[in-house]
Amino acid sequence: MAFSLFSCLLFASVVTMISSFAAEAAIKKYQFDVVVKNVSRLSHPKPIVTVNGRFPGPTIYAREGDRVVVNVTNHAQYNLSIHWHGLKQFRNGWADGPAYITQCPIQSGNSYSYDFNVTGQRGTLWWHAHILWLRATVHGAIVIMPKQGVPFPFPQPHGESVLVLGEWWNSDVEELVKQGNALGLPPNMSDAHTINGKPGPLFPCSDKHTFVTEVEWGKTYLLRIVNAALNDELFFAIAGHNMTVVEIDAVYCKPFTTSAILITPGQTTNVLVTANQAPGRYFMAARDFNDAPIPVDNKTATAILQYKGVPDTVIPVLPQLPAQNDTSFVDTYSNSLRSLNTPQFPANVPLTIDRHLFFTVGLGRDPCPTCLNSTKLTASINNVTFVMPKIGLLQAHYFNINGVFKLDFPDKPPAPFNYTGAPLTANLGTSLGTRLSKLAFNSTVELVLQDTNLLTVESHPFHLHGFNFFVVGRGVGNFDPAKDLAKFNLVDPPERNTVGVPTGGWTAIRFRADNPGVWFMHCHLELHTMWGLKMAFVVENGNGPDQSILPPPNDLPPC
Ligand SMILES: *[C@@H]1O[C@H](CO)[C@@H](O)[C@H](O)[C@H]1NC(C)=O
Ligand SMILES: *[C@@H]1O[C@H](CO)[C@@H](O)[C@H](O)[C@H]1NC(C)=O
Ligand SMILES: *[C@@H]1O[C@H](CO)[C@@H](O)[C@H](O)[C@H]1NC(C)=O
Ligand SMILES: *[C@@H]1O[C@H](CO)[C@@H](O)[C@H](O)[C@H]1NC(C)=O
Ligand SMILES: *[C@@H]1O[C@H](CO)[C@@H](O)[C@H](O)[C@H]1NC(C)=O
Ligand SMILES: *[C@@H]1O[C@H](CO)[C@@H](O)[C@H](O)[C@H]1NC(C)=O
Ligand SMILES: *[C@@H]1O[C@H](CO)[C@@H](O)[C@H](O)[C@H]1NC(C)=O
Ligand SMILES: *[C@@H]1O[C@H](CO)[C@@H](O)[C@H](O)[C@H]1NC(C)=O
Ligand SMILES: *[C@@H]1O[C@H](CO)[C@@H](O)[C@H](O)[C@H]1NC(C)=O
Ligand SMILES: *[C@@H]1O[C@H](CO)[C@@H](O)[C@H](O)[C@H]1NC(C)=O
Ligand SMILES: *[C@@H]1O[C@H](CO)[C@@H](O)[C@H](O)[C@H]1NC(C)=O
Ligand SMILES: *[C@@H]1O[C@H](CO)[C@@H](O)[C@H](O)[C@H]1NC(C)=O
Ligand SMILES: [Cu+2]
Repeated sequence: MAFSLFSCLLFASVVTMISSFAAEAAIKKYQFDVVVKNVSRLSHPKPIVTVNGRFPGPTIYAREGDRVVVNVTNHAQYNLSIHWHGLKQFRNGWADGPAYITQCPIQSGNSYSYDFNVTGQRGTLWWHAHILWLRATVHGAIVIMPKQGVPFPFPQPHGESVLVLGEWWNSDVEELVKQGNALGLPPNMSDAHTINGKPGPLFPCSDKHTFVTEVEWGKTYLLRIVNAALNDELFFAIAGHNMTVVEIDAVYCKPFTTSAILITPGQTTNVLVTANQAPGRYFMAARDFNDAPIPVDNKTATAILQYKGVPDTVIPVLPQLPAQNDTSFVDTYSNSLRSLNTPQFPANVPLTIDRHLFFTVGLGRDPCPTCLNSTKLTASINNVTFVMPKIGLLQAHYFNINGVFKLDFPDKPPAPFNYTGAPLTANLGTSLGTRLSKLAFNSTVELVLQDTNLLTVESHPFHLHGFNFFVVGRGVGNFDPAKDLAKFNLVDPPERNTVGVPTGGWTAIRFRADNPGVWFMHCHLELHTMWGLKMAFVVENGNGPDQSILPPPNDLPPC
């Protein structure tokens, strides 16, 4: 009892916006101490894994062109690694971070310095643990300012604020996962959604656990929104205020105004908001989008946009979020996203394609004698459920270590079927393997990601490491080249690193494989990643040292 009383008395955080960014040196150094800390949210204090004792963790500030060195020291009981989500890591997979893909995890008591350049990117990205479900609490934002003297391609905002959307569990997340896996079922849903680590007053005992950001009437602000939730695509809106979307996944886009945004796990979105309404307190709210025939998480996280001078006693109003299954909102929103595509920020969409890939992505069921009903839920790409290796794939590739993976990932499903037709529950079962797909250096790739209804249709937010890609098309049902190719946007499609494959539909992406290395691609719903909805590309070296993987750093963690 004493604990919950204590948690209710914790102070509210009122954050003033950062309105200037000092000129700094070209090397940005950070120390990340991974430590376990007791944090209270909905109830009693609970030990969670954090960086520097903070939840969410510290924001990394850099400028385009900077070198960033983050020394991660692991004081926690879990081995872990950290991924710099969306940073392209040219020739530098050693700093990418996914455990057993580009490195072995940093063992308890050890350190590893992630050393990378921020080249040709500016905007908001984020970092997170990339092993088990630890990213639930080990994550934070990355803010990349344009080069000194280079303005934004939109009016300079008066100030800015980072909003990290997340999920909170009252129980230990790793225990939950073990429990779920033993049964072959999904672990329990989260107990709260959060904005900057705080659930907001719609949750019990959380009125003080509310993030508040202050604005001045008549001024325009940049909100840098990150979806760090594990398993939920989210709608986000601000009561009484429209937002102008100006950037997604650290790429500028053609500005457009909307009453709500959709943001999937892994994605980032920058919006401009003008404080031009009656001075007051307005809720900012985030809630799950899910149009699949599965249980929907309907919890709403809130934070407060507060006009300067308005007392804390004013009761805020809630925004009108789209209905949780509002597919047509999502279609309209997705179709509004366009690359800025100016001479300064061109959209270099590959127009001729060297390699056509067609990947079915979805859920299934595999035998599991010890599980409930003797089956467990699983997931696969082209019917391959990815099996994690015991050492890093990048090392295995770089040092030619045999027997770790095969390079025979299929370019298309083993047998075509009616992908989004009636569920084929009689025909479940997947093939298991650590199978990778080889791409020639600098080849152009078109990849169609096709959702399946083997078990159930569902939206899968796919993330590709090492590259941005262009989202040239999306649609419902089965991809049909005869009618869908002609509708591709090859002029100004959105460029990003994570894209939602529509429920019972498909998404087509294009990219140029000009970054040699081993690059993970996976659904960013941690539940599905865990079940095997993942694979990796091996991009070969080009001719010459400037087109080859860099040598590994000396402190690369051993297995
Ligand atoms: C967290 O709090 C518990 C009591 O709830 C206590 O036993 C434990 O030592 C604390 N752990 C840390 C890391 O402070
Ligand atoms: C990283 O931090 C640890 C712990 O503070 C320290 O021992 C180590 O020397 C640091 N490594 C580098 C490269 O700075
Ligand atoms: C951490 O990694 C080491 C080396 O692989 C292993 O012996 C140890 O069991 C791991 N710790 C945990 C908690 O998994
Ligand atoms: C970062 O850029 C510097 C300067 O161009 C270069 O010396 C260094 O090798 C680069 N590091 C990586 C990891 O690419
Ligand atoms: C998950 O939820 C079930 C049902 O509410 C509960 O019995 C179980 O203890 C929960 N698991 C954990 C690890 O909290
Ligand atoms: C938001 O945009 C809609 C559609 O453009 C418009 O009808 C509405 O008045 C705007 N609301 C505010 C508060 O600006
Ligand atoms: C949210 O879901 C719970 C449990 O399924 C249900 O009781 C509640 O009415 C739902 N709330 C809303 C607003 O739909
Ligand atoms: C969306 O959900 C509402 C309320 O749960 C339901 O009445 C409606 O039929 C659903 N719409 C679709 C298209 O599934
Ligand atoms: C177990 O089997 C029963 C009866 O066929 C079915 O209703 C239930 O959904 C199954 N549960 C799981 C987790 O597969
Ligand atoms: C695929 O399944 C859907 C829904 O069951 C059906 O409408 C469609 O005709 C099927 N397509 C083919 C080619 O069989
Ligand atoms: C997937 O592979 C398994 C095992 O080889 C096989 O039984 C199943 O029919 C395949 N399913 C599909 C949809 O190709
Ligand atoms: C990759 O191919 C493009 C188009 O042919 C070419 O312009 C570019 O120079 C190539 N890049 C490298 C590093 O070879
Ligand atoms: Cu998924």
